Amino acid sequence: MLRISDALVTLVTFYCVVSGTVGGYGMSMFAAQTSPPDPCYDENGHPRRCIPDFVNAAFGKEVRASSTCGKTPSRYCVVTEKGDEKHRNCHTCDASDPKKYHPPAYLTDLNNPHNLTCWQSDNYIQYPQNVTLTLSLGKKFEVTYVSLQFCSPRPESMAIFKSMDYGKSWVPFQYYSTQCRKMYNKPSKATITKQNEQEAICTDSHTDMHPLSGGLIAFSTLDGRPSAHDFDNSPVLQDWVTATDIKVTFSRLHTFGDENEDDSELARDSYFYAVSDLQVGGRCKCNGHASRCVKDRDGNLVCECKHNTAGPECDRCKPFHYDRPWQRATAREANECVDYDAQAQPLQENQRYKGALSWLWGRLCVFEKAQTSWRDQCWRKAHAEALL
Ligand SMILES: [Ca+2]
Repeated sequence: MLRISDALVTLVTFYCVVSGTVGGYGMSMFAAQTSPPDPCYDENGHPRRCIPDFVNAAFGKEVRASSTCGKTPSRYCVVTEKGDEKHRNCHTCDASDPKKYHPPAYLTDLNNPHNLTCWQSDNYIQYPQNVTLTLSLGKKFEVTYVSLQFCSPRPESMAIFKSMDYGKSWVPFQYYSTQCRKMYNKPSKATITKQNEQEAICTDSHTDMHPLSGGLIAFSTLDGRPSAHDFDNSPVLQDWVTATDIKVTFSRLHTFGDENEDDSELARDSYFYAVSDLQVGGRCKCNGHASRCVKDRDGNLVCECKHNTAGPECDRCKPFHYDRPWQRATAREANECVDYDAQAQPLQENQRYKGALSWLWGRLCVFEKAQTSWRDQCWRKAHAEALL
């Protein structure tokens, strides 16, 4: 008992010192007056659902391309059409010349319609070979759409995949092909019902070779899925839109109908994939318990969890807040995790000490400015104290 009391005194002293020195910063009267209202609580301080802003999660992120032109300078030719006539204007792709390079970074840079920057593959990587673009979002996002704007003609066949485990496994999101059955063994027009809401479909729309430049492919994750209007109550669709990584596979090039009659190098140099903008529209996934995502000490993107929740996606209750099982917040109910309440439980004296001690450790551990590694250590200590 003596040991617990001593620890308690030490802890209280430490907590006061920490609060007084570092914790006081940002908690002054003036800071409190000027800070914007927290979207996770209403004007009366009651918890309510909050969600991070809608963003293009791909913006500025690194994309890995399985093929990029210019490692050795190479010719490529852009086809334009005037009536029935085809013209080919040839250029050089060269990684050593910034003016002639088309790196993957151009997929996710600022998209200026007046000065398009395009990533471009090597020439004529044709089926059964393919070209892939892989993008890591850094954490779980709820993805609303994936879009690609092309500098080349759109592919004849392509697929969009997602991963929920940082690229360990992939599941198809959507297929595009003029020949769905042959390429992907899928019917070209399938209907999504409540029974198969997590199924990728294949469509032959957006696969036309025209326009020869500037064509768009936009996949909306919830479009045509019956439970979309009741997303709050559909764990199946909540799971369906969740992704940590996105992969696009270009499976088959459109050729200009001249592969049979014209196998010249000039023709072959006209076939490649080029994309000016890859977007992944969505929200950082926080299960309704955070209004923004921030970088932690290690540079990882994490939710800034409220409502007594914790974890990268606010996907569990904070230690000592297990009075009610964790739940995702809905429009109607914030489903806040509930604090340990010593008053509410008839406890033995010893248990009361343990409760008070763990409560204090809990308070100490949620100290907002604390470093991640220190905080983890703190929680371990807090658990150990509670189990005395
Ligand atoms: Ca670009």
